[in-house]
Amino acid sequence: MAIQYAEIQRIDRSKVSEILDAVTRDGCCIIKNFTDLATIQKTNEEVQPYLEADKPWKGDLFPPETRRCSNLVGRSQTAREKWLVDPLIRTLTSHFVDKTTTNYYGETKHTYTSEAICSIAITFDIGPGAQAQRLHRDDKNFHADHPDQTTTGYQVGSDVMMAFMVPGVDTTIANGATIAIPGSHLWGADRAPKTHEAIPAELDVTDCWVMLGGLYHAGGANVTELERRTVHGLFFTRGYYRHEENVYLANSPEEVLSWRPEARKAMGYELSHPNIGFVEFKTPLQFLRREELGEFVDFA
Ligand SMILES: O=C(O)CCC(=O)C(=O)O
Ligand SMILES: [Fe+2]
Repeated sequence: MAIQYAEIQRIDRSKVSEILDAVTRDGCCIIKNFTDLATIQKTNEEVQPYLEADKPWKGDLFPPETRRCSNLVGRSQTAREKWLVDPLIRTLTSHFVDKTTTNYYGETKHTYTSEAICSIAITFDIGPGAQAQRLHRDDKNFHADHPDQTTTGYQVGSDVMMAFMVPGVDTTIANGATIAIPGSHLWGADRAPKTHEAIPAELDVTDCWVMLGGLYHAGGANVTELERRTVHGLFFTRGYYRHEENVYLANSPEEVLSWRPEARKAMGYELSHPNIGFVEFKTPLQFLRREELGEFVDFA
């Protein structure tokens, strides 16, 4: 019988093996003393202009009350210098996401490791009145396979991504703390998550929420009158989830815009469904054409 985990572990950042154990067992945990107040305040300030400039989402992916700052790593020097390269994050991504394989070149055995990279970094600022997201697995974007591991236990290496979410404010049930189903990273692809199975992961400022890509979770509803729920997220994937040849850097926007649409599509200048390859919440083509954010495809 599957074991039910009703609790989310809260573990100090110094207790690395306990954090690894909790994430293996539950698919998630809350890291205490992950960061400091000054770092949070600085990051909050750096993203503020972008949150203010953001427009309501037209579609199902985010409630219209949510504002986002995409490209957090490019836009916030503090998030980039403090969190992106935090040695604890690297320890966790190397354990859960790095991939090592061996193969032969002729009769010589080669072993390579592809190190995890940050695939998306974004601030979510959920405003009063926002409804909860639907429970989901973030690794849906990468078409990750999920065999049922509820009886075998978790095999490290089964996840292709993991996420770190650092709150800009204390998150509460009322203001839309992330909700999650501990243990759901073990579920097979056929099992549907039920809302009553999810519990809130309330975070204090300086905590960090960590979860595997296969964990069912969602942004909660914000039922407050005035509070905004700001969370900075860093999402890491396998390092080889990118083009082998980096044509995005090699060809100018003018050159790419002159190509036939079929050629652009074949080279990945359209989205892979769901969600992969957007830029500033536009398709690559909208971005290259400098189009305003319009009727964005709802790629939820
Ligand atoms: O805002 C949150 O708490 C979670 C957001 C999320 O899960 C997502 O957008 O994929
Ligand atoms: Fe998510």
